[in-house]
Amino acid sequence: MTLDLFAEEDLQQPSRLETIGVQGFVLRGFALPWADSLMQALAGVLTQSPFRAMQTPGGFTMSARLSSCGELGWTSDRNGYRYSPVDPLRNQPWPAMPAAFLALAEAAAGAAGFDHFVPDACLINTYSPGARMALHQDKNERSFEAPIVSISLGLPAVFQFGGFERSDPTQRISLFHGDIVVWGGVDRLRYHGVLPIQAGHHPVLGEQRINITLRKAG
Ligand code: MD3
Ligand code: FE
Repeated sequence: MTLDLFAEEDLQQPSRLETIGVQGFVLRGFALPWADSLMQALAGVLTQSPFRAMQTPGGFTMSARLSSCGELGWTSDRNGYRYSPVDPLRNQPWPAMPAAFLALAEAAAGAAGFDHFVPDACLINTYSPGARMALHQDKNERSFEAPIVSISLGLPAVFQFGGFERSDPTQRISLFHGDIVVWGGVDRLRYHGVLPIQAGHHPVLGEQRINITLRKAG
C-alpha cells in the first residue's frame, strides 16, 4: 500500500477568513476547490439564460451584464428593480439553481457564522474591463435576515464598502478568483460597489470577472 501524501486536497492553501465588518467576511480562496463544478454549472445556466444588458429605471445601461438562476431572478428595466420568477428575455422560469451553488453557499455562510442558509435567488454578473457597479444597497429582498454570499471568479476587482449612507466613507478590498464575501446581520444594508475592472487576462475566464451572488429574496 502506498500512502497518498500529496493528494490534491493537501496541496490546497486553506482558505483564510478576513473580517471586513461586524458581520462581514471575505473567505479567501474558499471557492477554489469547487471551481470546476461551479464552472460547469454556470455554463449550463448561461446556455438557458444568457448574459444580457439591463436598463436602470433612470434610463442608463448597466455596464455589467446579468443573468440569474433559482426561483427568483433580479431584473431591472425602466419600471424599476425587482425580483421576478420569470426571465423576461425568454418569458420562462429562470434555470434551476445548480446543486453546487446551493452547497457552496451553505458551506460559505456556515463558515462565516450563518447556519442553514438556503438561497432562492442567484444573480450572475459579468464585468468586462471598464465595467463597474456604482455604490448601492441591496434592499429588494423581502427580509434582511438572511446573509448574502458572493463568489468572485476571473479578473480581480476592487470592492468598495461604505456605511449606511451613500456619503459615508468607503474602504477598498481587492477580490480575487475564488474569494467569497459573506455579509449579513448588522452589515446587511451597507452601501457597496465595484470600481472599474482593470484590463487583464485570467487563465480560466479570460477577459472578464464573473460574480455569483446568492440571496434569500422571497
Ligand atoms: C455588501 N455585486 O449584484 S458582491 C450586486 O461584485 C453586487 O458583482 C457586486 O453588489 C459584485 O448587488 C458585489 C458583494 C456584496 C454583495 C452584497 C452586499 C457585498 C455586499 C450586501 C451588503 C453589503
Ligand atoms: Fe449589491
